[in-house]
Amino acid sequence: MTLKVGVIGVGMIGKEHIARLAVKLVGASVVAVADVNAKEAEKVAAALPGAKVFPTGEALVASPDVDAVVVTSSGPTHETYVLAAIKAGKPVFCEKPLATTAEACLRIVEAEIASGRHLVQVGFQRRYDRGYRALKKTIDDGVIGAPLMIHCAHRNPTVPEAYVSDMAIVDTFIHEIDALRWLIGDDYVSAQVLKPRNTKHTHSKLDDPIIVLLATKSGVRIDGEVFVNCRYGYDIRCEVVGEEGVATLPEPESVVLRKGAKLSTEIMQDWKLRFIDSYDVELQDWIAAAKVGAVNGPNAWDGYFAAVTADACLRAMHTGEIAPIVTQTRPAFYA
Ligand code: NAD
Ligand code: ISE
Repeated sequence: MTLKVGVIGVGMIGKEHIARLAVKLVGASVVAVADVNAKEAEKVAAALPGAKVFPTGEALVASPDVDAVVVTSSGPTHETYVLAAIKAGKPVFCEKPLATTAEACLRIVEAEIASGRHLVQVGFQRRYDRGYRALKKTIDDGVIGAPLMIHCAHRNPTVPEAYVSDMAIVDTFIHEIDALRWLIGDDYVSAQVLKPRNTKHTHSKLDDPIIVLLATKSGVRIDGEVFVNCRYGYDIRCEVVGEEGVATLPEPESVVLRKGAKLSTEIMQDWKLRFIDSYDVELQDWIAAAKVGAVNGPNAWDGYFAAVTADACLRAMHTGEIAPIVTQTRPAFYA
């Protein structure tokens, strides 16, 4: 059976995911699109044989022609569309963040539990990255013993002028928040944010770089650098220090060059290319799971946990204090 997917939001990542669903992946077809930018939606639909444009995301979700929904509209719109999909009993893949506040994520969690069905997956694609999976297996197999510390970095060459300080947490570090918790299977209890001297390449509304310090329930300490004007490339680093050894996230594949008296490898510039395979694996997995009414990837509870953590990081960043991370107790539904 082909999963008939409707996509809400045909911006940058919406177009990327549509291309994946329509051309690269198996088992799904894009039958519907919606966007507040109706012209763009028409343009995208014109390239998809048989796809319909819906005037609103709600109308798309309600259509009997749509089996499952992908939400790739801007963050503040996610809650409405995810709740509509749950109400309609349709599987929904929602790009990160699940919603922009912890309260909104909790409403989604409660609605999903009330529906009695596992319907929501969040777009934390790093859980599908080959390197992260290999790192997790090394940890899970006990190769480095119990994790004690994690040092990591999320560096972008540049960001647009509209990118401001809070986005370093809610748009960027949110990926580390989810990936590290999954990597070591441990929840966070507190957050602190340090602000080194700003780079000359930033602007008045963006503190760059920052260092986020997280502590977990079992006592693991994490330091995460977010540096979004690092200039030299898109660089995701992660080193887990354990009792018996140290495990490091593999570098993306790159030809090793000996030339002009130098030994070098390329550093990627574009995050879309760094995680291109993970997005493919993530959506292929979502298609298969949606067909059997399951969610294998990051779920609504993970989206909620990430939002509570991001809120604490923001509080810590604004006050300079250590912010506790306090969540509801995980419902048995997400065990
Ligand atoms: P974008 O601005 O390029 O696209 C957003 C689209 O949503 C636009 O076409 C806009 O017109 C549309 N839109 C806005 N409000 C709408 C509404 N109410 N109903 C329907 N459509 C609406 O943004 P983007 O970069 O594509 O990001 C979209 C989402 O994907 C964000 O939540 C972002 O954080 C996430 N994202 C995730 C990753 C990742 O690595 N997982 C990467 C980039 C973006
Ligand atoms: C962007 O919003 C993303 O989600 C990318 O995955 C991330 O790595 C990039 O740094 C963010 O700005």
